[in-house]
Amino acid sequence: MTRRSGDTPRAGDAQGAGPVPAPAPIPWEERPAGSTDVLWRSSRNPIIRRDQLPRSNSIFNSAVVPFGTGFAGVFRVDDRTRLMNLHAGRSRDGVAWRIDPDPIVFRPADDRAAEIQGAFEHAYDPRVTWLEDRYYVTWCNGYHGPTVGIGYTRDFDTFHQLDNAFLPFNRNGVLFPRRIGGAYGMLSRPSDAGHTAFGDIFWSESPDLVHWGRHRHVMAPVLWSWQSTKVGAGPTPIETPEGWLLLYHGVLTSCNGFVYSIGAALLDLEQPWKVVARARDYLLSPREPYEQVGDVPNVVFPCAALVHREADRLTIYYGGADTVVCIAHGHLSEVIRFAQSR
Ligand code: BMA
Repeated sequence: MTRRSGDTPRAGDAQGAGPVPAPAPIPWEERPAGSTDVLWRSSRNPIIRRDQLPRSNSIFNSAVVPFGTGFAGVFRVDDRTRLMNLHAGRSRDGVAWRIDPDPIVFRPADDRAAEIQGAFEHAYDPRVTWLEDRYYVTWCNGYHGPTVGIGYTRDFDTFHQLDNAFLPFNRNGVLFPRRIGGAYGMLSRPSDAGHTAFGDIFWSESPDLVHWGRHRHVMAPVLWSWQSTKVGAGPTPIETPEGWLLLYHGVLTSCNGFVYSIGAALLDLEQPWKVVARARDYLLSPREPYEQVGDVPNVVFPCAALVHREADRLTIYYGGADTVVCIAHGHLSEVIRFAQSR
C-alpha cells in the first residue's frame, strides 16, 4: 500500500520487523441510490450516543485515527456537572467505541509544562495527528480562558502534555502531519473568552512544538454565506497532489443563533497559508434531527477524517448538535473536486 508522509501508521509500524497484521478497513457505506451528494451520512448515525458513559451528558466533537489493527481516539465528553474533558477510546471497526469512563490524565512532558497544569478549567474539541513517531493531541485547553493545548501519546494509555501553543484566547488548533519547510505547522483560530462571533484561520510554525511564530493569515469568513461569522480548521489536513485538503467549520448567524456547517478548501503544499481553492457551497450542513436537535441545535462540527487512498474513500467524524458523534462518507477525489468548485 502506498504511504504518504503524514499518513497515520498502520499496524506493525511501531513494532519494526515481523509480519504486519492487516489494518482494519475504515468505516464505509456506499452512496445511497439516487443521491448525488458529495458527502453522505452513515445510516448508523449517531454512532456514539450522549449517555454512552455513566456520567456523560454528551459525547461529540471527537478525533479518531487508525491504531494497531483497529482504531483509537480522543473523545470530548461533557459530564453531568457539564465539565468538558477528554477521554481515550478504542474500536475494532471505527463505529462501535469503548470509551474510558475516566478522563485522560496528562503527565507533564517537562517541569515547565507542569506549571500550566495547576488549576484545571476545561479541555475540549480534540484533534489527533500522527506526526513523525507518535500521536499528537491538540485541544482547546483552559488556561485563564481557552487556548490551544498540545500533548502526545504512543499507546492511548499514557498521555504527556507539552506547553500550550498560544496565549489565550485561541481555539481549533490543528497540526499538519509532517514538517513543512523544516518547521512544524499548526492552524488555529484566535478568539475571545465567550461564544466568539468572529474568527479567521491562521498558520503558525515551530521548530520544536513549543515555541510558535511566523503567524500568517490563511482564511477569513465570507460575507452573505454559510461561513459569514467565523471559520475554523477541522480534521488534520490531508495531503493530496492538489494541495492540503482542509475540511473546516464555517458559521452563519441566523435569527436562531449560530449554524455550523462543514466546508472544503485546498492549501498550498509548501506554503499552507496560501489558499489554492475554496468551495463556495457547504459540504454538509445540519439537516438530520441529530444535527438540528440537541444541547446546541444546528451544529455539524468535524474533528477527524479517515482516508483509504487506494479505494478513494474518505470518512469524516463530526459532532452533531453538541450532543453525539456522527460519520459521513465521500470519495476523496470528489471532495477535492468539490473544494475546487466555485
Ligand atoms: C464552539 C465550540 C464547539 C461547539 C460549537 C457549537 O465555540 O465550543 O465545541 O461545537 O461552539 O456550540
